[in-house]
Amino acid sequence: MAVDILLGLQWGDEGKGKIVDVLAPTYDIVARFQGGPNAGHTLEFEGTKHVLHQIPSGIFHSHIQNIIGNGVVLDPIVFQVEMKKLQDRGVDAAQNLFISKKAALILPSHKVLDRVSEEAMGSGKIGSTLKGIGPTYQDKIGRVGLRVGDILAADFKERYNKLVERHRKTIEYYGQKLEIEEQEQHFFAAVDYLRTLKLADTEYLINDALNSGKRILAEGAQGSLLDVDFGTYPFVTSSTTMVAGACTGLGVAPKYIGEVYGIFKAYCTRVGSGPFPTELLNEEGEAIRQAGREFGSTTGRPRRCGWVDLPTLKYSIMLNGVTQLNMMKADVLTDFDTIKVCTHYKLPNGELTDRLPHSLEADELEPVYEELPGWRVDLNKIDSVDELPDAFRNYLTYIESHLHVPITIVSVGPDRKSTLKRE
Ligand code: 2SA
Ligand code: MG
Repeated sequence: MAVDILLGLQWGDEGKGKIVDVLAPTYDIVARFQGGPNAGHTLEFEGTKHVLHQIPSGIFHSHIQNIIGNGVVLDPIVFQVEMKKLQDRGVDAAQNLFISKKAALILPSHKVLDRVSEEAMGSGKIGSTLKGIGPTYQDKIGRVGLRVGDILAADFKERYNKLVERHRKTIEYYGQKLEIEEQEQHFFAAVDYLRTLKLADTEYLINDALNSGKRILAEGAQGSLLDVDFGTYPFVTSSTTMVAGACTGLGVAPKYIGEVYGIFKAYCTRVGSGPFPTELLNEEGEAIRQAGREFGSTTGRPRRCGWVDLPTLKYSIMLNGVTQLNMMKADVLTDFDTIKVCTHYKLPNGELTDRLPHSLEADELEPVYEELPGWRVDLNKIDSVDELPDAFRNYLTYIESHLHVPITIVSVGPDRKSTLKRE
């Protein structure tokens, strides 16, 4: 009787969607607990690629109930498009999907606010996905936001108008005008659609399921280093991306937390602004970007690429209580003779540390690397752990010896099938 949690240990895009899809068959429920349409979870099977934004990655398994929890910010317009795409692929998502009445609603004006506030920040901008995430969470915490359950109220339209008027004033303060008539039409059509679905007090659904011995997997979005408290603030997203977010974002008491799967790439990426100590601003970074097809699955933005960073991974593992590690995209590093691993940071006073200083900015630290031999074998062709080349096994055990958590799954390609389980 536990809720297992799967989350990213870096800056997002670790490959969480793929692992949820692989683990899903053994679960009864898959639930999203934070984030919203800023997420892009990619799943590949039977030769097709699927990108999910707000719908949990268990949706392709007909025996699984999928839950959009109260901690999520939901954009009804994006949601309707996502549902349509699933329907076109023959997936009857409406049957197996429950949406929390307490999930926050993203309005068209939230997206304008996101853009306007980013523009006003100039070079200090966050590099937000412009999906309205920050402004919607601001309204939630500010206690003025609208929630999914509000669409059932008779005065929903008035409450909507009242909130939009607040937004209009802020947007005018920035010297811009709010023009969203067309978007509003889409919004209200999408809200009508949302009303036909299973809107629920999902905290009861989850706790009832726990009491009847069902298996639940909570699917994190973004990554631990984008967490609003512990990430590289202010270059973070506006939600709790860590384990604690699953408790508040689903209504799960801490005593029910079971396994915590920490997903990380064999290297590291970041999209958007903010510090990234091991970033490669050279042809090696470009080689990783091309080999790993490192472009945002929501916005198409090129992702910044660099070597794996153990101090950040140790930090994420500590704060999340990770029990199993999953290494993703190891196949991307095939062409490197040498693989670098950042083991420590050198501080301005010359001291070495494997703890995160208050700031990860380049002038505050210098990454210290250990070099390991590359494996130069296309891992994508391998379908059992016994066939893995020695140099790659060495890479795995080296990382495990520093992180003190077993790497139980190694992913060597985008397809569901390219997944090796280690004992
Ligand atoms: P936001 O939109 O307010 O959450 O942006 C704040 C920061 O969080 C980063 N962020 C992400 N980083 C990686 N992947 C994300 N999802 C998409 C994907 C992103 C995309 O899967 O590829 O397509 O560009 C994601 N969502 C938010 C964002 O870059 C800001 O740094
Ligand atoms: Mg992604």
